[in-house]
Amino acid sequence: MPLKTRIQLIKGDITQIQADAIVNAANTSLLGGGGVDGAIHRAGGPEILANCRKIILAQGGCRTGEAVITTAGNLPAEFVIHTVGPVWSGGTNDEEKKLSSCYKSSLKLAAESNCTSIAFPGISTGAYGFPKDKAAEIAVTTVIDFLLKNTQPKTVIFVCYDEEYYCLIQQKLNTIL
Ligand code: AR6
Repeated sequence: MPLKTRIQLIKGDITQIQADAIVNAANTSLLGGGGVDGAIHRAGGPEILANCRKIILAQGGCRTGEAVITTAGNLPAEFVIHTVGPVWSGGTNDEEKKLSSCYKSSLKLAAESNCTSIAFPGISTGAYGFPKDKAAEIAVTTVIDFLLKNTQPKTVIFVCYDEEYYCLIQQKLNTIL
């Protein structure tokens, strides 16, 4: 399958996406929050938090750059992959490497869970303040690198909530593909 057909770009709300897995931009507590995290827990219902609590008991939350998987409750997706993006603090704290690690860990977990499709929001580009242009570059290059080396997941969907991030992802995809 050509690389170009394995990547989709959508403007909208990730809770509406019918992918095998959608990714949540969570925090280390895994207990929910605002932004896309709040939207996913609200739309998915209490099952997601109940699953997160089991993970908290087993391993005590999730570290920055890592990912965990739960079921998706009432969402059209089958799974939610919760990853914790870095808080932007000027770029000297390995933020770029940690953000790339979020994409890699999520893609790896999706492949291990037999997910054919996965949808990503702009991890760290909201409350965590990561510059959107840099974040879009990391998202696109990390995803393409993974897809070139792996056959699963087959499809990656970038779900952009705002016009600015949508245009940035589109621009990066056009340059590379
Ligand atoms: N669908 C897709 N994207 C969305 C949606 C949605 N429904 N809602 C917001 N976005 P943020 P972060 C976009 O703040 O920066 C939470 O409180 C939004 O436009 O959700 O990683 C967590 O609990 C932005 O581009 O995540 C953490 O404490 C992107 O999602 C903290 O925020 C990410 O914004 C994580 O901060």
